[in-house]
Amino acid sequence: MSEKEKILKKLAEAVVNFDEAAAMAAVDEAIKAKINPVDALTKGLTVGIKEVGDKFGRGEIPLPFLMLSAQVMEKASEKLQQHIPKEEVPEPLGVMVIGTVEGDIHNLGTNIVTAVFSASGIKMYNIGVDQPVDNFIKKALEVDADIIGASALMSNTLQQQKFLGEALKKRGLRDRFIYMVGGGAFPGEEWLKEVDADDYATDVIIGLEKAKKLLEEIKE
Ligand code: B12
Repeated sequence: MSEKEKILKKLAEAVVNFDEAAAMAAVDEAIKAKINPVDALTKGLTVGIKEVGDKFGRGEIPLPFLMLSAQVMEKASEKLQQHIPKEEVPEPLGVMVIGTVEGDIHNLGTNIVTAVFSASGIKMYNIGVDQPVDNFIKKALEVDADIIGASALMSNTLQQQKFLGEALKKRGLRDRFIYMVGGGAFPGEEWLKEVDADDYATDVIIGLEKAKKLLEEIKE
C-alpha cells in the first residue's frame, strides 16, 4: 500500500470510528504529504461515511452513531476544503446556485461541490438544505445564475428535483438556466429525462467537468 493509500484509509477509518482526533491527524498528514485535498475528501472521508451509511441502512448501527460520524466528516471536510488549490481565472467561468431540496437536510456533498467549484472559478451561491423549489429559482434570478444545482440524498426527496424541472418549465425559464442534479440518491440516466435536467453527477470532479462543458456550450 502506498503512503497516499495509507492516509486515505486512515481518513475513511476515522469517520467509520467517529474518531475526531484521528480524523484531524489524518487530515494534517494528508496536507503534509501534499495529497490533493479533493482526493482526501472523495477517496478518503467519503468512503468512510458511505460505509457508515451502508451499515445504518442494514440496521447494524443506530442513528446517533451515524450522526457522530457525520460530525467528524464535517469537521475534517471543513479543514480540507480550505486547502483546495485555487485556479487563477481572469473572470468567473459562470455563476451557480446550489442547494439541497425540500425535506432533505444532507449537506456534506453540496458543501464539497461548493468548495471545489469555487476553487475552479465558478461563482457559487449555496442556499443550504431543505430548500423549496421556489427558493432555487428566486436566488438564481437574483444573482443572474447560469446553473442551478439541486442535490437529493433520499428516495423520498428525489421527486423534488422533478418538481424543480417542472417549475422552471412552467415559468418559461427552462432554457434560461443550465439545470444539474446530484447527490447519493441518483437512480441513473433515466432519471435525468424524468427531471428534465441537463446533466447529473454523483462525484464532484465529474460534476465539475460537466459543468464546465455546459458553461462553454452556452457561451459559444
Ligand atoms: C451523513 C448522512 C447523514 C447525516 C447528514 C449530515 C450532513 N450534514 O449532511 C445525518 C446523520 C444528519 C443524516 C440524517 C438522515 N439520514 Co442520512 N445519510 C448520510 C450518509 C451516510 C452519507 C451522505 C453523505 O454525506 N455522503 C457523502 C457526500 C460527499 O456524498 P454526496 O452527498 O453523494 O455528494 C457527492 C456527489 O453526489 C456530488 N453531488 C452532491 N450533490 C450534488 C449536486 C449537484 C448539482 C452536483 C452536480 C453534484 C452533487 O458531489 C458530492 C461530492 O463528490 C447517507 C448514505 C449514503 N450512501 O449516501 C445516509 C442516507 C442518505 N441517509 C438516510 C436516512 C434515512 C436519513 C434520515 C431519514 C435518518 C433518520 N431516521 O432520521 C435522516 C434524514 C433527515 C432529513 N430530513 O434529511 C438514508 C436514505 C435512504 C433512502 N434511500 O431514502 C441513507 C441512504 C442511509 C441508508 N443507507 O439508509 N444522514
